[in-house]
Amino acid sequence: MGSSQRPTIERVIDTDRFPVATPGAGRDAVVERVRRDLAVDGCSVLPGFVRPGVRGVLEAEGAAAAGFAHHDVEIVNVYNTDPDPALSPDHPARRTTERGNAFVARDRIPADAVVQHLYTSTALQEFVAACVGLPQVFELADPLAGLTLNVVVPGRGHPWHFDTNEFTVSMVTREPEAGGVFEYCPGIRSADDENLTAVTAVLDGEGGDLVRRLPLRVGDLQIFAGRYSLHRVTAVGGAHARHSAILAYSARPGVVGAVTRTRQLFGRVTPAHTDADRVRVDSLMD
Ligand SMILES: O=C(O)CCC(=O)C(=O)O
Ligand SMILES: [Fe+2]
Repeated sequence: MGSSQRPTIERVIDTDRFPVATPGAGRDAVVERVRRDLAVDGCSVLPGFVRPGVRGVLEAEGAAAAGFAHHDVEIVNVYNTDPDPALSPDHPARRTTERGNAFVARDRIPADAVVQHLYTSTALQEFVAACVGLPQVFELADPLAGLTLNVVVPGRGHPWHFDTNEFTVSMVTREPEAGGVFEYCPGIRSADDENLTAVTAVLDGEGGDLVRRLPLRVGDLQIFAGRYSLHRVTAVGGAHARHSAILAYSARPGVVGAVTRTRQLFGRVTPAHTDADRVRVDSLMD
């Protein structure tokens, strides 16, 4: 098939190497590989997932949107909780640091941008669901948080943390000149063991053997189980920011972030947030 006749998503995804849009043995093999990676260390990277000719577009579109990032330095701990003063002073939850990354909300990313095509692609959603072992994944109903561009400017990093979500799909769209390395500690905690000793060691810079460093290139697809793996982006060096697109999916439809958290992340809320808050108080987003 000539490249101009391919369906849009196949012009974006290198389906010659990763045939995710066509059911069959090729797709099954990719799913199997990701599932094995996730089972072994909670992270899978498909290098060169986006076709070489599209990577420059990805980078340029991200750079054009980065100016819309909401910059707000937050004081956080690894759990993104309010530190409980009742905990002992050396508990990792009492250790706070600055989170200096900034987010561009989905509604500031043009609808025809490559990352929007990826996020809304049924083929990609079905592939992700198969990889993470869910019958289906859903785009968030949140007009801001479903798809974001994470901007880390020089001098800043995204400090050690656990994610609330079971899994995250992401893609670097601009590599930093220096630093800005994704580091993670596979399965450092589990659903029934916080493993505070190891978490403390990593925060103290003494957990070197627990930490993996991942070279991520523009257009690599990363599927990451960040709930059990402590992770960070090290301080960015050089002249320009590191950009990554975060594609957030949920196991159920209709997920909208809570008002307070949304305001913190994006500096604003939409009617979707205020309406949702009137009907329920919980949220899977924080
Ligand atoms: O930007 C990245 O590569 C990681 C982002 C991250 O860990 C997060 O948004 O929770
Ligand atoms: Fe994270």
